[in-house]
Amino acid sequence: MLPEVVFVLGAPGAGKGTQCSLISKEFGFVHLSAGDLLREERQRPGSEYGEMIEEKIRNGEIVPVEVTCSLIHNAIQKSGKTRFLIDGFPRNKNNLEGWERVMADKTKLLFVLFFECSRDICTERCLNRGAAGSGRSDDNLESLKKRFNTYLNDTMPIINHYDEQGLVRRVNAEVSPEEVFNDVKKIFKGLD
Ligand code: UP5
Ligand code: MG
Repeated sequence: MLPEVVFVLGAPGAGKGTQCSLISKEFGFVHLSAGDLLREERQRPGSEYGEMIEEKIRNGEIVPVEVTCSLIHNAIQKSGKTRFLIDGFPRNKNNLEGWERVMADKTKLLFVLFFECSRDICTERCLNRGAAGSGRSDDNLESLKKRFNTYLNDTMPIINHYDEQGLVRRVNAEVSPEEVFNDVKKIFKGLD
């Protein structure tokens, strides 16, 4: 059977990671955050991409798909599991095309989970996380402005592309994590 994937999208700070951990606990999906995979690769001794990744992340720009997609592909293969949440990917046309070229016929896309949250709320969440010591080099106002521009210009068209195919499941992400998860559960319970 082909591995099944759910793409999880939404603005920076919308709560993708938080909800993916909850989904993974309750429904047994493996959580693969593209951002976390890139941050790990950035730290890996001997990585030829470390500096490029750091610069892109700080500037809220998107890393070329060859790098991200191979990290995701490796993580899927290494896990030996069958169901995956791919958190924060695909974020632009390059990501989408790269995925379609290499992974689309090796996986089955179930749907796209889209967390809707206003810019103000998202910015506040990321700034609070930075102030609490996240250590993320992009949890500052300057990077957040860039992350948001990239999200609006590059990622929203990808969400719209999947929406036209009827694949988008929207969730209001402006309420508490528990309330968001209640809505998320309804979507995942309908699966098997
Ligand atoms: N929080 C969460 N839910 C809450 C709720 N309901 N109510 C109140 N607070 C809530 O949450 C963010 C913060 O808000 C946390 O402190 C949380 O406790 C609180 P989180 O769950 O982390 O939200 P998330 O949407 O995952 O936010 P994140 O900052 O991770 O989103 P981004 O999409 O910006 O970050 P990501 O790691 O995916 O990408 C970072 C960068 O990597 C990108 O900008 C890009 O440069 C690069 N990247 C690529 O190049 N390619 C990729 O494919 C992926 C990333
Ligand atoms: Mg995240």
